[in-house]
Amino acid sequence: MLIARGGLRVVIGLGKTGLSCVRYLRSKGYSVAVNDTREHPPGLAELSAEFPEVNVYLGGLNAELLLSASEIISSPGMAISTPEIAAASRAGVLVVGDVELFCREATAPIIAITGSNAKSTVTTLMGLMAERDGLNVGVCGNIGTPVLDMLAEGDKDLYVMELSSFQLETTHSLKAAVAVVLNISEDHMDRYSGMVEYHQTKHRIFRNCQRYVFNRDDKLTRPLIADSLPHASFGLSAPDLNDHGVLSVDGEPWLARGRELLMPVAELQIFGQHNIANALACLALGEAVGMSRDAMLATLRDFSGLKHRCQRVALADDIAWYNDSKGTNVGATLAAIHGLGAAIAPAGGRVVLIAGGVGKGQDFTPLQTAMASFGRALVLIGEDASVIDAAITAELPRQRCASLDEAIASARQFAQPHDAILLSPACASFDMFKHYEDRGDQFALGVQTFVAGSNTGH
Ligand code: UMA
Ligand code: ADP
Repeated sequence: MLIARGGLRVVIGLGKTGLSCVRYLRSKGYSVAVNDTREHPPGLAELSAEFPEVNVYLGGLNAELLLSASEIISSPGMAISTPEIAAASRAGVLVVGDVELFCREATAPIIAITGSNAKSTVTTLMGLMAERDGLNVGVCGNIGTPVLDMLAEGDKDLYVMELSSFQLETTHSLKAAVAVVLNISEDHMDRYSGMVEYHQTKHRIFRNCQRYVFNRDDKLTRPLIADSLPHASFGLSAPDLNDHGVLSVDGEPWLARGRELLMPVAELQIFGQHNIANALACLALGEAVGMSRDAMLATLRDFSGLKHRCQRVALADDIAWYNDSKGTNVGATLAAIHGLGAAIAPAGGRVVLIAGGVGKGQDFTPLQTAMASFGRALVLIGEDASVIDAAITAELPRQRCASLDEAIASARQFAQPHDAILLSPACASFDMFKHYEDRGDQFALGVQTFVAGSNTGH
């Protein structure tokens, strides 16, 4: 029988993370209660079946319950600045997250990865590299598998952990073997007071790390910690001796470490300058934990990218259609426009951009220059269509559409041979879709139906 110990643990949120926390805490014998602001949180049926003894409080945060806790474990979707949580914290209740519980117990080295963009791409690549190198690796965190569910799988040689700023807010005991902030651009401005708070939250990843990697093309990624701590950089310029970068050999770019040539960029299947940076980040992280160079390079040669990230979903009438539904902020959409735009420009192609959704308080004006350089036309959808419309002042044909299908038809009308039609919304999806995967899947399906209809003359 499990013995309750150490007072009540209150888990806030009954999604994936909340459920994993209850499972973990009950397995350790703690008494647990759950609080969710929703009336019907997704994990309710599972919780009731697995843990009928756990009390659940729904439909709002229960200030009294939170104050009675010896520790609150808050899910990433709930900001710790929420008044009831902040009040409990002020009253001395420790507020942590699932990653904190994980870090108190896990013993294998951790590669800790954050950034505004590229987290999932780099995390996936690191996991594949580790597997190829023969390691028993646990890939977890914001990428999908809650860290405590991974811990329950048993011993690992290495963890590759994707961490969001939300998760870092409630993490205190991380001691990464190597930590990286891949890049920083505006995101989640509806949760933070501004870029300073967002930046500080991201940089929590470096606390007590044994080594760090930074992006020398993005000053905001460099931690304010002692230079004596082992570190290395990645970037698109020629690298210093212990760093990774790009060297040109007879006009052909190569991935390189110092003066050592590693692999021609042309052997990567993922395209765009941002993906070269991602590959270099992986090489630097892998080196920091002693991974074999051969395993890393072989993985880079094989990897064709993740779904919903600049993924080509159709080619018809010399026009390519790309699903970049995971482009949920301006930084990601800029990378996609530049990557695609530069690839099709030599043949005279330009980008027809489909963007819009929930803007999260972002400044969209950086899209202006990219669209002036590479854009053919702009098609706008969703709640913040008018905000983006106003921010992009370039003389471009444009259309606002009420549905994704309408946007697909409109984009095709603007496109010319050699162009790319790119869904890269720079926004969250929940005004029109369940999540970004749903938006991307609906786009891919809509495009296929549209293209098939055009081919049969309908
Ligand atoms: N919510 C409430 N009331 C509550 C608790 C949550 O309304 O009491 C809402 C949140 O505002 C959010 C939703 O419920 O809209 C889900 O929140 P959650 O904390 O329960 O999320 P989980 O299902 O546990 O999933 C979380 C991450 N989600 C978030 O951070 C919002 C998942 O990242 C992650 O894969 C999972 O833990 C495992 O670690 C998703 C994500 O969107 C992919 N992350 C953000 C991003 O990448 O930009 C940070
Ligand atoms: P994250 O997990 O941080 O959201 P993903 O790897 O899922 O990152 O990619 C999210 C979006 O960011 C995609 O639209 C992708 O094309 C874009 N992206 C990938 N790498 C970079 C990068 N280095 N800089 C900017 N955008 C990027």
